[in-house]
Amino acid sequence: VCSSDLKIAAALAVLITVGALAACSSTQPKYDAKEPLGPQINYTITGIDAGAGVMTSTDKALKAYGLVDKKWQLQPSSTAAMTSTLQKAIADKRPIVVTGWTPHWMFTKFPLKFLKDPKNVYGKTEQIHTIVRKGLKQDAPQAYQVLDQFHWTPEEMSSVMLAVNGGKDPAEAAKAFVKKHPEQIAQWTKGVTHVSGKPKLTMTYIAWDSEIASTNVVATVLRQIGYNVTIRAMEPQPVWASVATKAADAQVSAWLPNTSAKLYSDYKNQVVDLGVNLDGAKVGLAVPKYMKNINSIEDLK
Ligand code: PBE
Repeated sequence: VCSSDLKIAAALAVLITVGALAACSSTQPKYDAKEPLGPQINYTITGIDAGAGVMTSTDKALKAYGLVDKKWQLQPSSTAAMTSTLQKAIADKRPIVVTGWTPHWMFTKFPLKFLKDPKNVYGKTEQIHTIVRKGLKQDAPQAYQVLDQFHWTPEEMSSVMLAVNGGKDPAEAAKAFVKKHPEQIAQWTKGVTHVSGKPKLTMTYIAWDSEIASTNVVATVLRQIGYNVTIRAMEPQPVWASVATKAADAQVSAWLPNTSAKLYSDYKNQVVDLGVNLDGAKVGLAVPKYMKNINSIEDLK
């Protein structure tokens, strides 16, 4: 054969491969309610970053429901990768099981339902707590009081998260929220006076959508009363360690009693727990609503 024939053959081979791949991705099977779920998704739960409490809880759930023996596994990724996989699956009505939680825009944007958890591995509802460093009350009483009085609802947190998800800069989204809720901000700043000299304050947070929202909102209010606030994103364990070692002043991301339980028990004696800033959060496994006969974690078996 001459070389031009070879070139044509090679080009054809590429075309055929590309064609086959494209066909593959567009014909991935839809959810089949008549077949067991496990084989349809390779017994895989799509998770987020390995350091998240929802991952630890899901490992516990796999054991508690006897799913490990049935080949089920938890695939770590990131919130962004998980939500993008979820979006694509939903567009094609394919089966998928994800680690889910509210407040989060995934429950606003996608038709999702939590799976029932009869063994109560994830707990019923969760509260998010504000955690500050020891000595903050004496060193920065005005900031301490704002942090202590900070509280909002899942709907309010979601509104900031949705704005950020829609492309708004988190600091801008937080400013817009603060501007729109003067009565609420008045509650958080009740009895607080403006501070002079721009004292420095550091908040640490985990770059999850919920924590990006709450941290930016609190930082905005603290800046309005005169503090020079720095916010720094880090992994979960360093967030707790930073407040314990006083490298940071506060964090507003402790999901309790379940999701952050391990870190809470490791650090609770070295920090000050200012209590609940949001009630009615929830963590668990979630599936698209069109998976009609999958309603409980038991149904994964
Ligand atoms: N989350 C969101 C976190 C807490 C906030 C559920 C992803 C977790 O530790 O799992």
